[in-house]
Amino acid sequence: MSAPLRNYDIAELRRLDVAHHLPAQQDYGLMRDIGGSRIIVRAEGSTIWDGEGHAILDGMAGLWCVNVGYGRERLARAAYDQMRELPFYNTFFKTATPPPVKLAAKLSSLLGGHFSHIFFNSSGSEAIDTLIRLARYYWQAKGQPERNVIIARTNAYHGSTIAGASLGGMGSMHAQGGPMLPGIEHVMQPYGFEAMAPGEDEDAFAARAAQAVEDKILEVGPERVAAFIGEPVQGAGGVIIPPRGYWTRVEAICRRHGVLLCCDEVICGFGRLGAWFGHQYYGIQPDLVTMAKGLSSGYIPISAVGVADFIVETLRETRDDFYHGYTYSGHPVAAAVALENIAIIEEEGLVERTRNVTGPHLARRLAALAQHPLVGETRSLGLIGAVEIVADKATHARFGGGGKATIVRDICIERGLMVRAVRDSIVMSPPLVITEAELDRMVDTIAGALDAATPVLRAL
Ligand code: PXG
Repeated sequence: MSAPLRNYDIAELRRLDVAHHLPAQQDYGLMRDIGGSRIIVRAEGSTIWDGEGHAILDGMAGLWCVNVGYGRERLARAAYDQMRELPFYNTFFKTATPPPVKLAAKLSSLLGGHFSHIFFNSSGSEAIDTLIRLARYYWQAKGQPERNVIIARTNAYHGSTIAGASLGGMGSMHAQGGPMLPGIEHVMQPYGFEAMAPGEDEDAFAARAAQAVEDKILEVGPERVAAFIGEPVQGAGGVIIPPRGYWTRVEAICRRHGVLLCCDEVICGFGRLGAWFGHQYYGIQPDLVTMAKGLSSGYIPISAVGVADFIVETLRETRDDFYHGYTYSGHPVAAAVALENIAIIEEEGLVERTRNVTGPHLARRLAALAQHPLVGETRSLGLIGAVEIVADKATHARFGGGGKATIVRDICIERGLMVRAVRDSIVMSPPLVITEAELDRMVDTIAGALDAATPVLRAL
């Protein structure tokens, strides 16, 4: 353990949690009824501990973010040193501080291609707001202000601000607190397991899903479409790994119609797919990319937008301010931690390890799990994966109308494994430092939870 253990009064914390705290994305009636949140008190490597002393293998890396694992003294030191030297200064007044300047250069070299420039924010949602404003302002600056429609996909997750929720394709989010932002359109997600037609092969499905993007561009009118955005692999939408050829087709479509191609790398970035960025894995060249989460491994909030050189050139030519930025854009402490985090990923070869060792190991173990009677499909890429739960392997029929993966997830948590339930699938995204033995335990626990849930699910 790198930090001394503290004693918490967990019962009191849970009481205060119900009395005063509104945690993210919860049913607050339920939280009151169950007596508050599970309090997580410490973590090390790929394991978290709750206040009752239960050790839980973190198959979600926090929230798809703790790529270098928990307990990294170096990251604490980087924050401490920077706070002592200069805890804050802004980037608004023709001023900057050393860490964000160095981090921008580092990210630019990792991104390669035409990404010489980086804009900083604190969260993935803020990065998405920046991306929307940049894409629209770019076209305005080019004298085409009517090019302001952005196309995204069903079940995409692009954050929780009004812009992020609007751009995302989550019906449950759109249903609350509207109206959503205008000028956003959604097309089908490339969700093969659910959407592939009988007899349709992977190539035909890739062509159909990409064609949906082109159809929408033509329907809206190419002269009105500013950008298309997608997560290289959809995360919160259920770990949707697109069929081979999808992304290169989408790239060609965007080029054909002069539409900016944007990748939301908030989950896929920093090694998750076994490449530094998801778009590099798929061999495409986006014009704008967002990143967060693995940028600091979640140790401190920071996000970034990579901006293509031709966009920066256009902004430069306007000779006007881009009236956008946050107090914490380029926060020196956050940037110092991100730099150290990237150094750890590089020194420990975590991207290569994910590509060559742990990713293939997870894929092999999940492939074996696909034999389970309740499993319709397993899929993974690098260290992100999903298990589709079905009532009938042949027809892919779901249990009791769908959305029953929470039953399996709860058994996993009871048995010491943290995973997420998305509709009818169990999804996972462990720290990139996870060992092969821990991956075995993760898959074995899911298998055991599926067995244990079988009578409950069959009774639905
Ligand atoms: N884009 C993507 C692809 C994300 O996954 C965001 C943007 C927004 O990032 P911030 O930092 O504003 O949260 C995300 C965040 C879930 C879940 O239920 C996923 C996210 C956040 C919260 C919950 O899996 N992803």
